[in-house]
Amino acid sequence: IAGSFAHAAAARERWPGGPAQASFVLQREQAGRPVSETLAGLSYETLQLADPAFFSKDNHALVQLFRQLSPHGVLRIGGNTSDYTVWSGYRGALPVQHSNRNGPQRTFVLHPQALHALAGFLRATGWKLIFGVNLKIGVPALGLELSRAVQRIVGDALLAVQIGNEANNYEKDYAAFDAAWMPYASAIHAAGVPIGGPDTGANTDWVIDYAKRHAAENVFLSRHYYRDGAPNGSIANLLASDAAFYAQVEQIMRTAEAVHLPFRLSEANSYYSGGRDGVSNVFASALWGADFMLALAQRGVAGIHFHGGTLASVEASLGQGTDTAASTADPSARRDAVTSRYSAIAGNVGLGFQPRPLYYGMLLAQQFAGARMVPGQLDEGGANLTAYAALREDTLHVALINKDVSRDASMVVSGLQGFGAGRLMRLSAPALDSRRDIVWEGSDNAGAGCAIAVDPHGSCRISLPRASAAWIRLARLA
Ligand code: BDP
Repeated sequence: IAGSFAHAAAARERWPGGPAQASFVLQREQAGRPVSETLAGLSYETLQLADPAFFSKDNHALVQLFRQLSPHGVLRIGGNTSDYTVWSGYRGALPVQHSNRNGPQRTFVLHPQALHALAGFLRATGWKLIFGVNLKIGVPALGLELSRAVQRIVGDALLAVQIGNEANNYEKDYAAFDAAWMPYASAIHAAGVPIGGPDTGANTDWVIDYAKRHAAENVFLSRHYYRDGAPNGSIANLLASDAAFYAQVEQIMRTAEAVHLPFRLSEANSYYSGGRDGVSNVFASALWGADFMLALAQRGVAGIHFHGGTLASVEASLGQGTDTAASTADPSARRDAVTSRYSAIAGNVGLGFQPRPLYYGMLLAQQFAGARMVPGQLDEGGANLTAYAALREDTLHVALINKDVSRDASMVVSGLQGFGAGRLMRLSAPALDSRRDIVWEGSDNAGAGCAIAVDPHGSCRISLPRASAAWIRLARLA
């Protein structure tokens, strides 16, 4: 606490008039939504399976990074390359798929070996799988055979198959999509393989139409999200809140709740076309990612799958060639160079793996998984900051995210009656555009961070330097 006041004093010198005076009042008499255990998710291109050593139980570094992120995560395999994938076991005739701007140069033939390796990876991590099959090719029998193979090989780890990736890019409207989707869905459903969808790009109306027609055959609803397309984008753009999207999520959630289906953001990230260098892969993305996940958790979204993977797999999904020759001896820079800019994890089997800044933001938000959100009244005091709270058994969690590029804040959190001492942990970095040196004090989960105490009025004051986040964990008084 003494350290916090020293921080605040230093902040006053940098900002005339002192730090923004903010407050967050928990409204514990109101019940918030439960947060899914599977909040943190990842998404990869199907083409990532071209190297069966990538998603393999023997890829210990990647297994470890997944497990550390979540013991109950969901891996979504799909993207543009899923709509250019065929199954080696399929014996029927297949049309040649022509590449276009929105797709890879050539068809990828998936072999059982890659699915067996993936099954081992899922067992080793405890993660479940969402797997996308090729709708664009227009051969339902191929989709059925691949879905059956995935279910046979992966077993209970299969959460659902999705049919088509962003079909809004190639079907003229929802009715055309539905007509193409139906023969796949009825065959796959009849085979006893669970389905989720529609995995559309940014079409909220498609999700609602789909829910109305197909809720009974589905285990979840889904769509994608990107803030914008690269090379658009900037740190300031990313850190501003996307209120229009949250309004769409609320609209989807009304439908999802009415049909009793969870809603997942099956593919999401900051900027499409592989991400924006200097934005998607720097510390700003950690603050964005943590805030984005918690804002969506508060609205009831069951999982957010941040898209990523190797540069080769993502560039192929964009119909681009790839030049990954990194002329540096620094191993972490080389891992970065072979990875898509928005990926939460960098590296490949040859070079090893490391977390990107976004990964730390996901770790922070994932602390809320399995808890119940507690509503609160936030007064930002003029700064760009957000606050969230959640209750898990006898532990109260509060996350404070200062996304302001220039204003420090001093935040009074109140409504904490009945809770005593706890720990305060910070997420910070040297600068918003730092690619490395991210500090996450919650990493060892046991006694990290500094001690914090609630005063007799149920409040505490926390300094929140610009471009940083804090997470408080408080224990109920005996
Ligand atoms: C999405 C696609 C994915 C791409 C991504 C991007 O589903 O395959 O890699 O866009 O543009 O629409 O980065």
